[in-house]
Amino acid sequence: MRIQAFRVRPVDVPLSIPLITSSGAIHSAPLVLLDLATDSGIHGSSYVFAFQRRLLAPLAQLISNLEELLRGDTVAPVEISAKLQHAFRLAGPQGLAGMAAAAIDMAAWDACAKAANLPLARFLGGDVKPVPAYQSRGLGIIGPGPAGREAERLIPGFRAIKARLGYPDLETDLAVIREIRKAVDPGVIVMTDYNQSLTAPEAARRAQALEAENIYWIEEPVLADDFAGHAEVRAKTSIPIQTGENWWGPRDMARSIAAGASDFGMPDVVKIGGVTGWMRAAGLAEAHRMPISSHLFPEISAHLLAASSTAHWLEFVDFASPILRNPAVPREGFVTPSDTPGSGIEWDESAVARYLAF
Ligand code: SMN
Ligand code: MG
Repeated sequence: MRIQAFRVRPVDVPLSIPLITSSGAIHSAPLVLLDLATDSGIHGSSYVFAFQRRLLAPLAQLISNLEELLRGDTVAPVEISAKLQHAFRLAGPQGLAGMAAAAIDMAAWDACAKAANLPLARFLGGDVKPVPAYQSRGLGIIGPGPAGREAERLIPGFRAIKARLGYPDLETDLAVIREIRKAVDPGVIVMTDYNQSLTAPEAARRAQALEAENIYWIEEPVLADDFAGHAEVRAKTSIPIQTGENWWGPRDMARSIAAGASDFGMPDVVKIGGVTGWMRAAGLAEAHRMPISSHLFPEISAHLLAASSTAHWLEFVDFASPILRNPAVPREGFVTPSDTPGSGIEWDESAVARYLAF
């Protein structure tokens, strides 16, 4: 099976609930959709998140530019990944280059699993089984009262929820958590995410104050690439530290683990290097007995978690749901990977046409 052509489409999908973090707000989801046509008639599909509308056109263009490099190549994701790593060595394999490479990798794995007539989870050696999911839509920096009301509205169907913190002061962080706790059942797990907004000493101070609030993890308390800073905060609190959505490839994860930066890991399937990067990260997690959760992309992440030995939590964020024919659906706190061949990504073409960005 060889690569024939790329179809690349940029869409900008409105969010039903905006996501306001302490490091910037997201009001819509600019996504690049990729369909990889092969000579066997099978199509592999994937999407990547550009984070900002201003990155959408460059990312779409970059993915398109790679078609010429890969046309005629065997759909062998490990080979393609090595070729793209090499192609970007001098420029640097991260950022938009890393996202473009991951889009191609995910589409290639989708095509391979379809060719084997297996759901991706089973193609990777796992099973199609439910994975625990937490509610991560909304619950941004919206203040204590609104956060309590939003938690109450968003918790049905879940037994865990994540709140963004990093308000101007510790007192507001605490007030938000207390309002959320009041709004949900006592057994509900509450995760928190600082989105890289604090210094290490301030993060340690806030973490210690949160210890009385039954918090499940504290995510990215300091800059994502500050592994020493994460380790410093981790040494000063009993709350587990979570990080990983900004690991660019498994080697970043290895450096983070070596620094003792976190208790838990949460690779983002795109930034970690697609399915190829995820499976290598899952191996590292297995070797270090590190529980791993996903970041965004719930459809493909459900397959990957189902095939990962230290699978922890799936982050439920539904950015792409409006344009998918079979979006991930949480049921009683779990998301089950699709049971059709591949990753289950199929476009709702009328919605794609509606949200086409240019
Ligand atoms: C997050 C970051 C960037 C985009 C969406 C969501 C957040 C999370 O850090 O972990 O959900
Ligand atoms: Mg996060």
